[in-house]
Amino acid sequence: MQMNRKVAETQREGSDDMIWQFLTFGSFRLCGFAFVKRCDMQCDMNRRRNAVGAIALAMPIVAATWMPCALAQGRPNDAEVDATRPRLIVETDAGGDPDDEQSMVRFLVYASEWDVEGIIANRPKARDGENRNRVRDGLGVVRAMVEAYGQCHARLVEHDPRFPTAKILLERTVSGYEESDDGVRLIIAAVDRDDPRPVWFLNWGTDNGAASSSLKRALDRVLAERGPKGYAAFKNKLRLSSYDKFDGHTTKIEPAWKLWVHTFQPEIDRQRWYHRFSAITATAGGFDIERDVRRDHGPLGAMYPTNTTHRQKEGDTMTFLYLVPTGMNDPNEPTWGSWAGRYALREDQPGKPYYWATAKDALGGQAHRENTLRRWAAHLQNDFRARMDWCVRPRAGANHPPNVVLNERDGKAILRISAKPGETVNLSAAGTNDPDGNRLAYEWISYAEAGTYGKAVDISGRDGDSASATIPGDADGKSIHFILTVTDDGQPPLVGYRRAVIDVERE
Ligand SMILES: [Ca+2]
Ligand SMILES: [Ca+2]
Repeated sequence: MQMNRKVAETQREGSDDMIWQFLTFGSFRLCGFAFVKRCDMQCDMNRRRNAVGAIALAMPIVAATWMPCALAQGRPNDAEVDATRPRLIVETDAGGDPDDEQSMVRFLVYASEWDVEGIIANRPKARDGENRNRVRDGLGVVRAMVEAYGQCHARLVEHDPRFPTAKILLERTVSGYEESDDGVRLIIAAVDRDDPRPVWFLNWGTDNGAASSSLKRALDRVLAERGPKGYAAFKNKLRLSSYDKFDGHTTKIEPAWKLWVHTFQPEIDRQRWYHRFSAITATAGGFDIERDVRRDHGPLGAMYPTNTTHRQKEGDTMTFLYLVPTGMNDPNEPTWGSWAGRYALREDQPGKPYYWATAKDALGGQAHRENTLRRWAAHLQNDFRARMDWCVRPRAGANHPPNVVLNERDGKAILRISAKPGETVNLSAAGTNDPDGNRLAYEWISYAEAGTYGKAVDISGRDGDSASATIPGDADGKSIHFILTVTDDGQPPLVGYRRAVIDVERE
């Protein structure tokens, strides 16, 4: 964590710019946000040494990194670093509905993508009958899963060195039982920490037999101890991708949450929205839970339970899929779309930045809520599949997604471009590469529902590595979104995305 907090200030250091230039020698450089971050962490440790020493230290990273690319320019700025690597806390009622354990398997193989500030287990006793885990307390259930992750860790870091050790995660895996203060203290410490990034809070359920939410209790305490001003400052550092178990803190006590994305509601076919996750994703892209997760994929995959009401229910998974930095999403923009679908403002909470799953996308001639998730379903399942391979296979034996460069910018940040009505915007994926040397296919789309222009815009060269579009004359003052999807021909096929948002100037 210490190193992560240093990222922003490290980027201002002149010495690592020298290193950066050194690493970009010739037309070759290492690219991908992952590398940028690792370099910065490494550079931070060495910034007081001379540049030569730092370069010597950086070279093994160069050798170990499989992300060579050409022609990329620029590097993410501080804001981009913050946007693409969320800090988060999960509160789970593991030990109840076994779908929390399903979600936890997937969550842990994405632990490279964010800084896990904590995992809070709030159910002291596993629910007999419904839950068949041999461990019978929520904290024990989660800890056993983190330990299984730890057994895969040596393999996982071959594929992405950002995976935290099980030791680090176990230190942050605490109980949120009613008589325990651990969850409350963990939340307060994480939010109070000096870090420019907000803390995302993900409640996976607090029902029957679980303790009251540790976040609710933390807010009660902060309000009592720090008064309304201190409470507001604290609350403003939190964001929710979450169920609501926070009582008056959500609707009554000012200020409102800065951002709340409710990935569970509203209902569809008389069931909560998240029940559609299973129907939409369970077999997407040919996914097979036995073949791809439970069998021959190590001790963590073997812990994926199947005795849920819906096959591969994973009702809580969208809370963190929403935060996976894919290159096409921004967690601050629920209406733009993500691997958890697209979200719209709640009409029943006027004036508050509260979103839920009512947004609709048109696919195959029909507009439907499910399309906001369905359009990415095969991609996200294949990605999960590859990560389960990473648990047991060496680097050369598994697939890795392409690194997509958009208009000479690598990393995953959204590209924003200003243009006038009638102007032609050129988009280029030159420099895009695959770490495994796979062949790549390109697809550019105009994501009409995500922009305020609201209509699709014609693209020329929609399956090439560059494309262009002419901004319509009636789009002034509106935004137009283009998504580039690059698919490799590995096994399973994996995608990388980028998004360009065109802010059309007023005439
Ligand atoms: Ca749950
Ligand atoms: Ca690949």
